[in-house]
Amino acid sequence: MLCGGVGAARFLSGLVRVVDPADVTAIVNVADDETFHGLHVSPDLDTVLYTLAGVVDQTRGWGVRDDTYAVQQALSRLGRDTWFQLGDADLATHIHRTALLREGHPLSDVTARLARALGVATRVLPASDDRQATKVLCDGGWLDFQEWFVHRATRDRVREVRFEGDARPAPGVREAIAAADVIVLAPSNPFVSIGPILAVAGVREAIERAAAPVVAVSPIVGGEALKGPAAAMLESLGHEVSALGVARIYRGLVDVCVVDERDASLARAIADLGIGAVVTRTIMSDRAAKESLARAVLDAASGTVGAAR
Ligand code: FO1
Repeated sequence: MLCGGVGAARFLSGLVRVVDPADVTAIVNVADDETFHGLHVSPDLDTVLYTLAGVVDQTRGWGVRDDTYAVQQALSRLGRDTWFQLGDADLATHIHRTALLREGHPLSDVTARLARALGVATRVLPASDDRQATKVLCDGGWLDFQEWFVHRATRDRVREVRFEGDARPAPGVREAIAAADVIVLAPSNPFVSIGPILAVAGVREAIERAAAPVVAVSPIVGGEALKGPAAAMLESLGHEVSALGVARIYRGLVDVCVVDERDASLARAIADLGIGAVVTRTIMSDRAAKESLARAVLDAASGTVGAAR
């Protein structure tokens, strides 16, 4: 599964209840990674890890549940910028990650250690061990991803997205794609979550070559994003703000698009793109809804085995 942050993690938490968690490989976006207070923060990796470990703050979807902010308050008193909220337990993750990276361990190795320490059985792979950075072009110029996403609360219209760094896939990424029974594009932002993973050298090609059916779950329901700026980005980047707009972006890559019941009327237009459309409830409001979406995605995939892309 190709994963961004919160939406992907919620979907994964249902998936690992309907299949063996150890049979799942999450390939996670690292282009949101940023350095704060000298520490390497990997928000999407941590959102996936914390969610699968059952320690995530479910209300926000990121960070550690019931975390405290003593260090952040002390940093603020010292005059540091603290617009990116880092809880005390979360900071422990970033201190550990940064120390291991400085000792020469690649991010994939560090992530595997964190997963083990948190009791996560699912294989969680960063898309790349290399530094990859999403930049967004707004009217005032190019911004770093977290500057735009958190500090400026996504208020600027995005005119263009680019990924810096010639990122190569982390060990195991291409192999996992080639060996997969099903490849899932999570209900994540196609531009800034799935986009950077597909931009890692050879990843898109590996998916195109893979024998497995490729299923995308639309992050847009009834013309609105489940979470985050996906709808606004579709609009500002010139796409239709709908599950059909998402399907068009993934054309040539995916076999099936899973869309919400509210978007049933788009199924025919999606099918006209040569993409199967499966209509189901995609709002992950509770555990049962997450599990039933995961089952629908797997069923959608099994209905397409051998389908031509
Ligand atoms: N998102 C926010 O909107 N504000 C924050 O202060 C913030 C802090 C944060 C700390 C650790 C972490 O793992 C995630 C955090 N996020 C925060 C979420 C993060 O910026 C986004 O979820 C992703 O980068 C987009 O997928």
